[in-house]
Amino acid sequence: MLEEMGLPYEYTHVPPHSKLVKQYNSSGKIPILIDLEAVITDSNAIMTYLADKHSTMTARAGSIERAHQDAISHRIIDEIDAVLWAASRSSLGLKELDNFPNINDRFKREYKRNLDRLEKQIKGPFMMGENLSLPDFILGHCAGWAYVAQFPAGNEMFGAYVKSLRTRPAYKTASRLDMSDD
Ligand SMILES: N[C@@H](CCC(=O)N[C@@H](CS)C(=O)NCC(=O)O)C(=O)O
Repeated sequence: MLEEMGLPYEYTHVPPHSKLVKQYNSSGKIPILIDLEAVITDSNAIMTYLADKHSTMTARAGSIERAHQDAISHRIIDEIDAVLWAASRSSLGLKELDNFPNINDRFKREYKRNLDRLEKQIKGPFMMGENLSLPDFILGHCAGWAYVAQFPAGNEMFGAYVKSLRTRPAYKTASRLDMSDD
């Protein structure tokens, strides 16, 4: 998002639960934004803060449009992000789940059902209409994650939507950041 906004930033790749991460976030989770002296955790809190602070890529806080945008963001978090995460935790070695392949299939079916319904909500060209906004960042990120996890790809229109997000110059620049654990 910072890249898309054209704001200066310094990126540091630090693995979850490392000493440095725990210094800023007791849960050990990333990402973390340090803005001047403030430490902000959770990707959605970070993006909301940035969008509100710079009055871009979001409807105005307190508007009806913002309530609709927030509803879609939370739906993506509940129905897409959370399902992917629940399925991925065990494959990432973060949590043991019994009978994983069977459970993974169930998550895939639930993901597909949720995505089928969500696809119909994309106003086009972006989720909320003419302008790129916060829900597009969440959904575009999840779609890449779904691809890696071999989750259902969605319909043709969704494929074109995701491609339009992931071929944006800012996305390409951000994806070249060094994310290796060394
Ligand atoms: N809701 C949080 C989730 C953050 C999260 O789970 N991050 C992963 C890395 S992408 C992590 O740090 N996982 C470590 C763990 O779950 O213990 C957000 O959106 O920032």
